[in-house]
Amino acid sequence: MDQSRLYNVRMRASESASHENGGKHISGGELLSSYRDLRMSVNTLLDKALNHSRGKPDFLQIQCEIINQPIKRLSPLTVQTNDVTTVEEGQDLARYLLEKAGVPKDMIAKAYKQIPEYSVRGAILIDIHTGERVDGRIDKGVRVSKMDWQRDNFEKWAKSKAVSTNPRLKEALVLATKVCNHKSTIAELCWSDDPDYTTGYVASKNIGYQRITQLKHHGDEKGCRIFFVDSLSDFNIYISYLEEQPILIQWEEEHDTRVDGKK
Ligand code: WAQ
Ligand code: MG
Repeated sequence: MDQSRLYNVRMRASESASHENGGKHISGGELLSSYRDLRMSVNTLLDKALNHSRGKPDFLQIQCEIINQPIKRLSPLTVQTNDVTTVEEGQDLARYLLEKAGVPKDMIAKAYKQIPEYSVRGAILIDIHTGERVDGRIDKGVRVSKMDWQRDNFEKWAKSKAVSTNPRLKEALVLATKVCNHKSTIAELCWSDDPDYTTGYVASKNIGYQRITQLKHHGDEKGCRIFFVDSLSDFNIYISYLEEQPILIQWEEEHDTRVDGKK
């Protein structure tokens, strides 16, 4: 057994019925694990599914799968926290940041009109030229997978940046770093579907990971995750990058002086 090989471990949980049979999405999660840590990794995702503010699962699936492709390492996006006092202020800032990242203003407005219609367990892809949804995955959306950040390195990073070792921040920053690393991603907009978590973010290669402390009201179970994409000439390659390309986030202090994160 090669101890350096990693497994992709994925969890999804829903209420009433499985997702494909119309159940309500409760929780999902993905991480990379060595064979030795597999039991602990499965337990981490099991705990996440069983103790969720969206409810108790009636359907729960955890899957482990060896990774055969080479793993790519990426530096985390730079992180900034924007404190706002109201949801309205937070949402205005999110729209401003999306525009700064390169999404045309009218397309941001068009995307926002569609947000109330969505209820998916993955992400929605929106074309920045038409403002139309392009993923075609009606109820499912696109689920980004095969990514993680090893604990020691994450904790070292968090200490150096004086941010808390919040697992949500870790998961979201891993995902945003992977997604924004692809040249077709112009920006990401996200807030949680967990009723007690109001902080969300806008992320892109040029503005980094911009946390916004209020993007929805406490108690609201509607989440949002949109990837604004440009020129998806090869849609299948983009989707396969999101779902299949293994990524480990790796922070090196000496690479940190470059503000744009480029090496
Ligand atoms: N791939 C694609 N979409 C996903 C994934 C994934 N791996 N995981 C979650 N989503 C989608 C899905 O539609 C969820 O309903 C929605 O995103 C929200 O997911 O403090 O916790 O895991 O800096 O509830 C952001 C701020 C927190 C963290 C986001 O999202 C911080 C969060 P959640
Ligand atoms: Mg959630």
